[in-house]
Order: sequence, then C-alpha cells, then structure tokens
Amino acid sequence: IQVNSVTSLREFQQYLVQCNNIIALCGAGLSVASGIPTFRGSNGLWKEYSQIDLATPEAFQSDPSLVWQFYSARRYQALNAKPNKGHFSLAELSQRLNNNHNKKNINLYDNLYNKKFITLTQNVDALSLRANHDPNTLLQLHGSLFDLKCTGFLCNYHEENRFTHPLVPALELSNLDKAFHSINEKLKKRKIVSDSQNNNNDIEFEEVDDQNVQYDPVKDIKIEDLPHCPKCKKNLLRPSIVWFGESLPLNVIDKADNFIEENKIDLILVIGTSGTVWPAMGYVERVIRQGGKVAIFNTEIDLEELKKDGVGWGFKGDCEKLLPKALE
Ligand code: BJW
Repeated sequence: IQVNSVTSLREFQQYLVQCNNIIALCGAGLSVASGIPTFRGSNGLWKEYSQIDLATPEAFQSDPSLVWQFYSARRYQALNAKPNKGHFSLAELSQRLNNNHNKKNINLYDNLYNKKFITLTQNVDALSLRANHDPNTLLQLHGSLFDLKCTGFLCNYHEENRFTHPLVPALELSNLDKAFHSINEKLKKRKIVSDSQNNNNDIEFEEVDDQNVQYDPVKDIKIEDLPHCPKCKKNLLRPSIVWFGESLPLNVIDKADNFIEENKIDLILVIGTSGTVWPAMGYVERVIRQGGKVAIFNTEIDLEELKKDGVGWGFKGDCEKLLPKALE
C-alpha cells in the first residue's frame, strides 16, 4: 500500500473511529478498477475528444441518436462491470454506520453508535448501489445511467434502476470498443463552436468532410426508433443524468445540504475525483469551513500541497487497494 506514511494511515484510522459524522465524496477514479474509464486525463479512448462534449442538453437536442448511442454503450459497459473492493469497503461502512434505518422514530441518519455517514457519488454507473451500499445514504449527485426521464416539459415521467440493455432494439450493440471508437471519430469530425458573444452557451456542430472512413460509422437512428416515454407516449426519454448547465436533482441537494447543516461533519473522504466539477466540490470547502478534516484517495495527489494546508491526509494510489486498508 502506497500512502504518504504508515504513521499517517494510523493517525487517520485513529481519527476515523472518533468521528461522528462522515461524508464520502466519490468520483470516476473509484470505478477505474472495475474497468470504467475516467472523464479527464490521458485515458485511452477519450484522449482527444471528450465524452463531456456529449453531456449537455444542447448535444442531445442536436443529435439524440448519437447521444443515445453513447449512453447506451455506457449502460452496457456499466452493466458488464463489477463493483470493486473500493465500492465494497464504502458499502460496508455505510451498512456498519447506518444500521438502524428500519427502526421507528429514529432519524434517517442516526444509528446505534450515534455515527452518521453518507456517500455523495458523482458516478452514474450504479456500482455503489450494486455493492450493496445502504440506498438511503447513497446520494447520486449526477443521476444514474439506469434512471430515465421524459424530455417533455409537461410530462414528469421518471423511472429508476432500469437495469436492462438494450432499451430498444435500435440500441443493440455488437462491440463496445467499436461503438466508443465510432462515436469518438464522429466527435473528431465536428468543430465545436461556442457562441460566447451571445453568452447563451449554444453549441453548433460543423460537419467536416467524411472521406476515408477507417471505422464503422455511427448509426443514424430514426427518432421514432429511440426510447420513448411510456406515459405521454409522445416525447423522447433521456438518461436521468445531470448534464453540464443542469441543476443537480433538488431532492438530492436537499438531503446533502440537510446532512451538512444539521451535523458537524468531522471528516470528508474525497475518493477518485479530480475536483473540477461544481457544485460537488463545494461540499469539501463546506466541511473544511466547519473545521472538519479531509482524506484524499487518488492516484494523483500533491502531498506537499496537502501538508501545507494541514487539513487532512492524502493517500496516493488506487482506491481499490487503499480503501479496504484505510476503512478496515
Ligand atoms: C484515481 C484512480 C484510481 C484515476 N484510484 N483515483 C465555476 C464555478 C462553479 C460552477 C461552474 C463554474 N464554471 C462552470 C460551472 C458549472 C459546471 C462546472 O462545474 N464546470 C466545471 C467543468 C468548471 N457545473 C455544472 O454545470 C453543474 N450544474 C450546475 O452548476 O447547475 C447550476 C444550475 C442551477 C439551477 C438551474 C440550472 C443550473 C452540473 C455538473 C454535472 C457534471 N456532469 C458530469 C457528466 C455526467 C454525464 C455522464 O456521465 O456522461 O459528471 S461531468 C463529469 O465530471 C461527470 C463526473 O461525475 C464529473 C466529475 O468528474 P470526476 O469524477 O472527478 O472524474 P475525472 O475524470 O475528472 O477525475 C478522475 C480522478 O480519478 C482523477 O483525479 C484521477 O487522478 C483519479 N483516479 N484512477 C483513485 N484507480
């Protein structure tokens, strides 16, 4: 195990057992050992053209077929992945610390030992849920690949945990790598122009000449063959995921806010996240402002910087290996 020092691991564990209120904030690094790539950084397929270009309402509006094929491939990938030891360690912690939800007259986060714990995950792969994390204390900040909602303004259809693939025959997939490769190639052929002057974040796609194709082109699925809402029977369904510029689900924000406001948080575990996306990272700042400590689990950490800040610990390495050791 590669940590900044063995002493600090012991020091962290001594602190952990004294903590009453703990938050885990998770990011894509937690699922790397399960074979799911991160969003940023030099990670294979998405090196040049970012999948983040597909994570906007504008991208869906402009090309629902492409965006659905992308999310269908992501659903397939997540369904075929297995939770890793990092997911299981957190899930065990959630079960250990929140073991009395079913008892009457006890606050949602109370437990026999008076310890409270929630996980705020930015991951949409549902692997924490599948690792048997206590669902009451697992807040999926950015939604889930397996939740669906209607795109119609007047329809409030929302469905959770539909673990089936494909959702419609047109989204059948023969080869995951090929599908990702084709989507990536299509993105390469587009020049993204941001209309900053109008300041309305509209994205225009400019098609580039499609000669010398070396890959299977992305299917152009007709709108009527994409997943449709079973309630209004009119509008397209979309993955219930928080895209850029969209608000996080209000019920989720409320739960997280209440937890932070009603309890003095002693510790936030910051696991496998680059910390670039807001408002998720705001939770770390809020815990520090309350006088809580931070423990970072990441393959890339500036330990010197962390020591200077003096607000906690940095454990550098794969969180699949680090978490079972640190949370044992
Ligand atoms: C390992 C490892 C191993 C690798 N072990 N570690 C300035 C201030 C505040 C906000 C903004 C701002 N400018 C713009 C904004 C808004 C924007 C934002 O934050 N942009 C930033 C990029 C600057 N935020 C939003 O738009 C949010 N909404 C919002 O603000 O709404 C306001 C509003 C209110 C009311 C009405 C309307 C609007 C929404 C953000 C949603 C982000 N969604 C995404 C895409 C989901 C779709 C999808 O999955 O396809 O969520 S973006 C993407 O980033 C995804 C992730 O959850 C999220 C975080 O990424 P994460 O998890 O940190 O991954 P990586 O790849 O960045 O990092 C991986 C890390 O793991 C690295 O550190 C590695 O070192 C490490 N690692 N292997 C341990 N084995």
